[in-house]
Amino acid sequence: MKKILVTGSVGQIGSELTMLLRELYGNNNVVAGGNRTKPTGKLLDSGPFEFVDCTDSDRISEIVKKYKIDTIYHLAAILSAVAEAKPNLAWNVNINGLYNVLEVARENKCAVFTPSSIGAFGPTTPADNTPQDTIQRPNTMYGVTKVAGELLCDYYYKRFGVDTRGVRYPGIISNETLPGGGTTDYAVDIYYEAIKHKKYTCFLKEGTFLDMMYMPDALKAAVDIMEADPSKLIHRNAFNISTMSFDPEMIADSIRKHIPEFKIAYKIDPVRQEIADSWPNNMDDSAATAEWGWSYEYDLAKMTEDMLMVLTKKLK
Ligand code: AKB
Repeated sequence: MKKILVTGSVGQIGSELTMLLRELYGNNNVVAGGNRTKPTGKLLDSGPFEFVDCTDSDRISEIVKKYKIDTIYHLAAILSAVAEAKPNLAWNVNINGLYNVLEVARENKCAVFTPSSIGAFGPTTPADNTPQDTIQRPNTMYGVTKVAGELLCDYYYKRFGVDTRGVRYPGIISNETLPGGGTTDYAVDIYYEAIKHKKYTCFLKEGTFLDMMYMPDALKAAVDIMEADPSKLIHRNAFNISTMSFDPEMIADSIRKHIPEFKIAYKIDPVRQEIADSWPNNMDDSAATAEWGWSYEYDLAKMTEDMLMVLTKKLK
């Protein structure tokens, strides 16, 4: 049985991935690692929790040794909008943090999953059907750290044999833990506001198409790629994965099928708009399908139905 450490376990993806990994591999085999915030509820009660700051390599090493960890899901990261506001912090967490994790993994023979992002692409990347291998010249600090992270993970695999694997996540939509500081966060907020106030003011403009994904598919990707047969992997890190692409009008329309009076208005945030404009509209994920059988379940209509059902119960 795997022995897993999840960094960033209190975040949007980490809080749900940790629970899924505990279901699959056993509660006591999955250590939830968090930096400052101690989790509450089932995340805390269902298995071990340890404070792990990824910028502190000694601490990562201590926890890996203490629990005999063989697999690290490294999710601790600064997202795109915060990275533009605090580039220094983004570099430290996204680059130095990843470097520390890779070094500890090398010393302790751990496999590493690290997500990259659509943010690893930039304005000169083909925006439609973005190929797996293409131009990557992002113009954001987030993008710089994501491209460097992809390369660093590939390097650790080739040079030291560390079993590094990863995917390029699109915007992730979920209903457990709110995302913090991303450009795609509007696609989460819109559901909360639709239920609470039947209206939403969007910070990206109409016609801004981005790849998005519902959390269950994002979690399945993280598990499936780490379980994939390594002999079939031509790529290792940063597989494009894609399930749906929409603009704010399309998600508003899908909400109106359930809440007909729902209204969307626009107040553009120039920083996040510029970031979104530099990202692909939709990625080609055929390499992920061919090399490790990537498949998904949720399209926009199915996700909206589920989001509204879950949040209506949660918010009442
Ligand atoms: C963000 O918006 O920063 C993230 C991402 C797409 O990587 N959700």
